[in-house]
Amino acid sequence: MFIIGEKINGMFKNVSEAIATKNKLIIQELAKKQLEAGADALDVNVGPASADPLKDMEWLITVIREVTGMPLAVDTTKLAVMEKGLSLAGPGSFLNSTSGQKEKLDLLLPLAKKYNSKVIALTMNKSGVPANAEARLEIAANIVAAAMEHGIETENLYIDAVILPVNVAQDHARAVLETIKQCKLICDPPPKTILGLSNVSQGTLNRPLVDKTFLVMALALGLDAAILNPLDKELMDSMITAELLLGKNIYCDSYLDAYRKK
Ligand code: THG
Repeated sequence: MFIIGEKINGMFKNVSEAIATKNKLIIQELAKKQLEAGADALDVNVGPASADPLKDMEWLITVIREVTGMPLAVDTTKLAVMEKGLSLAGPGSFLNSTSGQKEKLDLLLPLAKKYNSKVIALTMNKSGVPANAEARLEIAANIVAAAMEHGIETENLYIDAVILPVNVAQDHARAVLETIKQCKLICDPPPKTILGLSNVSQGTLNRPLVDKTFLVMALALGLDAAILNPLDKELMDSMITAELLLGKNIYCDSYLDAYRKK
């Protein structure tokens, strides 16, 4: 599975403080630690408290690029911040994210094309996230069609079925799993699928347990990528073990160590 580290997000207090005080060592440590723990890319989000999202995104990506050239997921809803972020992150990074409305797709997909970025697209529209899989899949199909029209290959398109906290939207978890499964039937080659995993456990008492259980279920249904906390070792071990049991790696007694040495 492709892992995008979630920790560089102004939603976390240590990150919003580091942004406010321009403490680049905190950000660079978070970047290095997540990559050492197995992240393939890093999510970058200035958070809701940012007074100047454009400048803060520019600063975050600049200081991250001093320590790594790995792909970044530019996580913002603001068009100007997205363009600045993608231009600094460079080719092979992720536009995170667009929703499924035509107006949004027509604004954002040309940016992904211009900067050679992969695209994360949420199965939501102006009414929000539909509760059932059928409506999510209908939005996903529209997104795939729009990507084709804009010359973006479906292998570079990541459909995010948007998992919500299980304590407020319990019926959504199954709908998300069903969407992940059926996304592969939309076209050939199919789009990839992704989740912002930690959403599922927000507000629950045992967050790590909820996260790792849902990740394993989603993996069994074909999930390709996740934005998650790679510093949670039990979560990473569950992922590696699930991939082993799904036949994605050949068994050896030390498979956990062998995976980490890859
Ligand atoms: N899909 C896509 N992008 C996303 C999401 C998604 N980006 C943001 C988010 N969802 C994924 N990242 C996080 C990061 C942190 C948390 C959840 C998801 C989180 N934060 C603590 C909280 O809210 O309780 C912050 C508090 C703290 O610990 O300091 O849980 O779904 N494409």
